[in-house]
Amino acid sequence: MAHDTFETQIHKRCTQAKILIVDDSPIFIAMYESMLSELGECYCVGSAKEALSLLAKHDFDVALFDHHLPDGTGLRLCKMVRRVHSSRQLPIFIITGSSDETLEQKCWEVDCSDFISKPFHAITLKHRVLAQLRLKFAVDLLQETSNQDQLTGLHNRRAIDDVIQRRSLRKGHVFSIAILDVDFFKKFNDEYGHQAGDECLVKVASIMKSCVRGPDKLSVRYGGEEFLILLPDTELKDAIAIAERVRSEVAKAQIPHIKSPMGVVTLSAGVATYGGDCLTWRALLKAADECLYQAKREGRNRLVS
Ligand code: GH3
Ligand code: MG
Ligand code: MG
Ligand code: MG
Repeated sequence: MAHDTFETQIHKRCTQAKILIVDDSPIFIAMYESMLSELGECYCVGSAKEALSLLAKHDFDVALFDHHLPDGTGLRLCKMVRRVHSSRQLPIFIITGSSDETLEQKCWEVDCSDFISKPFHAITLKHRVLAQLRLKFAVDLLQETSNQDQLTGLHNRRAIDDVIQRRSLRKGHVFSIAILDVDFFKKFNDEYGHQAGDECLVKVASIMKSCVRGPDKLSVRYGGEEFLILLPDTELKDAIAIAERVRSEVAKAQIPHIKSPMGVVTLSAGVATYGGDCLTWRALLKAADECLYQAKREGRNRLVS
């Protein structure tokens, strides 16, 4: 599978950006829309209040605030957005007819991304917005790829830290994990070659993706042929059902493996849940790992919890 280069992906995103325009003048709105039409879709509103309500509903890629608004200023709006959304991720432009240096100074102080005084040329606005979009999308892409396993497209170990930080294990929390490991994979590589081995891992990962759904449930390539499924808010019995489904679907896929007693590629799985003796992340991992090794000892292609 050929992947788009970074540059191509950034370029593509720069034609599909979600742009927020906040200005009380319909004439200016129409002008900005036509200047920026090549960069994506414009959402236009005439007041700070409407802007805040749209910002709560959508993830924008860039925002343009006129300074003089009927219910406040672009400066104040920028300050509020930076506070609420806390991140530097959204590029914010403040546009004004004033050439007051003090105002410009204040706009930089509230962390606007760019400041433009009217009048300006159409290409000036377009290229300055484009520069901010390129930067934002480059950061987005780096963030996405740094949490992703390159071979399978699953999450990698780095992504686990994000989940653990967001969903720290606490008393009363329900949190389960499953570790799944391909059986006799060394023999698979020896028999069919490393490239076939890679393809096998991609298939297993795609089965896993189809079995593990939901925004917080995370499928991770944990090591070479070892996978981890993070299951927040999932009781042990539901975690077992999910991992068992992955195990049985992989067996059903009938990927030939003549050096395995099963004749096809299979997985062994260990499942553990937070609570009892497992009160830390390490203890939880260790418990699931011990279950996995029991599954291996008992003959593989099975799940132990
Ligand atoms: P068990 O049933 O006990 O799990 O045996 P196993 O052979 O699967 O386990 P072992 O840990 O002995 O070997 C794992 C093999 O997985 C060895 C390594 O070459 C292979 N492997 C690890 N990462 C990759 C990869 O990215 N691609 C391929 N093709 N092979 C990999
Ligand atoms: Mg105005
Ligand atoms: Mg293995
Ligand atoms: Mg292994």
